[in-house]
Amino acid sequence: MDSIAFRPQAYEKAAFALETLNQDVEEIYQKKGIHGLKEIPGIGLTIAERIEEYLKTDKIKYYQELKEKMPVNLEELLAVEGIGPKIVKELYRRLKIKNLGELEKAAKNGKIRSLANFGEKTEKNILQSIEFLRRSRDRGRFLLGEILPEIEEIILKLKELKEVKRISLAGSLRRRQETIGDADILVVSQKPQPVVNFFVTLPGVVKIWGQGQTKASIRLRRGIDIDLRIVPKKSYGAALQYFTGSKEHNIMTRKMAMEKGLKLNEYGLFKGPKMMASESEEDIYRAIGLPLIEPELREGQGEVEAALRQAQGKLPGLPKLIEYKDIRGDLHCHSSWDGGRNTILAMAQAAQQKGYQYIGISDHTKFLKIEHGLDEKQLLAQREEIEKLNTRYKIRNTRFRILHGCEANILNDGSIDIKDEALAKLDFVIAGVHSNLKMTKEQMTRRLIRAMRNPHVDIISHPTGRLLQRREEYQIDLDAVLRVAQETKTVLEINSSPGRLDLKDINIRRAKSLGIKMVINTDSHMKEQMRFIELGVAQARRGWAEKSDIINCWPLAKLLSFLKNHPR
Ligand code: DGT
Ligand code: CA
Ligand code: CA
Repeated sequence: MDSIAFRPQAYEKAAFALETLNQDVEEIYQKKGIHGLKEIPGIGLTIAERIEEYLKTDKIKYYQELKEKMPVNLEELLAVEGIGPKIVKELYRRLKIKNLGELEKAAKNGKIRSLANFGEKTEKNILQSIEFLRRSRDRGRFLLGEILPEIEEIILKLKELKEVKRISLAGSLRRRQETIGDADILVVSQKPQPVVNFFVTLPGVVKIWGQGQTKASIRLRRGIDIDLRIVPKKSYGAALQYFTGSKEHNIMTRKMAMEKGLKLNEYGLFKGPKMMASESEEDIYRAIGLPLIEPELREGQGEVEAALRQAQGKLPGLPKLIEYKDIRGDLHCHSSWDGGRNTILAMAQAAQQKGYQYIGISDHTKFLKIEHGLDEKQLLAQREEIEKLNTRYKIRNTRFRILHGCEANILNDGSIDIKDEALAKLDFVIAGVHSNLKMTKEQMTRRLIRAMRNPHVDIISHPTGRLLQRREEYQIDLDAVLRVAQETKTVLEINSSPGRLDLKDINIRRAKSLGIKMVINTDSHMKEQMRFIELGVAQARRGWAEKSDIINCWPLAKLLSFLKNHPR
């Protein structure tokens, strides 16, 4: 029997395998044929054959047949917050809705509310989501987390060319902005032509916007454009400084140069015709009287002023930013207990492989039934498993530790869905809002504040609830929330998930200025997602955070003592 129910999962698994692959599928196929495809974990014969068909003919017959039966623009409709595959099917069956435009029209004409299971409220939410989607689509931007691995892979390939002496990301990618308009790459080479030729023929290039002696611009299959610029060694620093931006930052640095009677452009820093500095960014900044400013800070948000104060021996200067290697553990990881893909042990091993000293298992709790949330009894049973694993680490004299937490739900009135006695037995408690996101500002603020005042709650997960390009932050008086976080010493999460990055940079900066501690977590539902930590660190750096602001940069003993003594 053909079990339809398992098919979507097989395709999802295959899609994930392809996304996380660090090689182009086309290359694998060219080298090893269909066997090469089958060797990719998560890809079986049927899917391998379909990939082959696609690479050969640019089409998949099976897909086209399905498409004929249901000619809907799935990608477009699924991007609408609150709409899943089942709803898409229902909307097509009942109202023949095929795309975003038709969905919008039906919602505006009050057609949606007439369907069973859809009320007026759903209809209103759909319209709101569509409007939000339109606004972010118009900007045509991509999520940092979607783009970064792909571009880093291209950088690795370019690096292999003997003509490439140095290479760097530039633009918003180097500044690790949460969304990216296009990718910018800067190369040092004496022989630019072979580099340009290689670049425009990379696998995955679908369009060449332009190619010249020292620059080229292409589009990749996914839709993102890349600008490549090639410069001689002596102007690398000036070019990197210029093309890293941001425009706002560059306006400030050019002004600093002008005040010293100098001129700064992409070729160098000049006094009349004489070049004063150009080879490294340090040289450029030094010559205009500043210490080097990290790329993540270059947004024209006071970083030049802080650098200037530092140069003059005044306070406050630039922050000593948290670094990628400073993370010692991840406190928001889901296990197979709540439907996550991997066991506690597998998650712990992945954390060890990342060089962490600890991992915090924090599964969903009972209110979230669709996420298989754990109740008090299951939490106790989970504790036993974690204790057993920890005993094994101790016997083997391993310093690694698994901490037991949970991600409990903050209910409408701000109470927590797990009894205090059960929370008290955990090493730490994360609480988050996962339901009723559309409360009034007063209600939502009160809800969060009450949760923070619960003596057992240590951390608030994804505090503002935003989903990049999908959903705004919920209505909340963040100032009031921050004040209570400061008073109760509640830790706020910087969620590293590519679509969340919540808290975001400016809010991290606000929290830091009040002395609020934060934690950078991945919210991993499978071990591969633990790599997202770098996105959270990037956001923290953009928020001027230092090592001391982030509790999972601390050694285990300090972390445990903080959690235990948490004066609440
Ligand atoms: P994006 O691509 O929208 O995510 O943002 P960026 O910052 O990567 O912008 P992009 O790709 O247009 O340009 C890369 C950098 O080049 C930018 O950050 C600063 C520099 N740049 C580009 N155009 C100008 C300009 O007209 N004036 C100045 N001062 N700098 C520019
Ligand atoms: Ca760019
Ligand atoms: Ca660009």
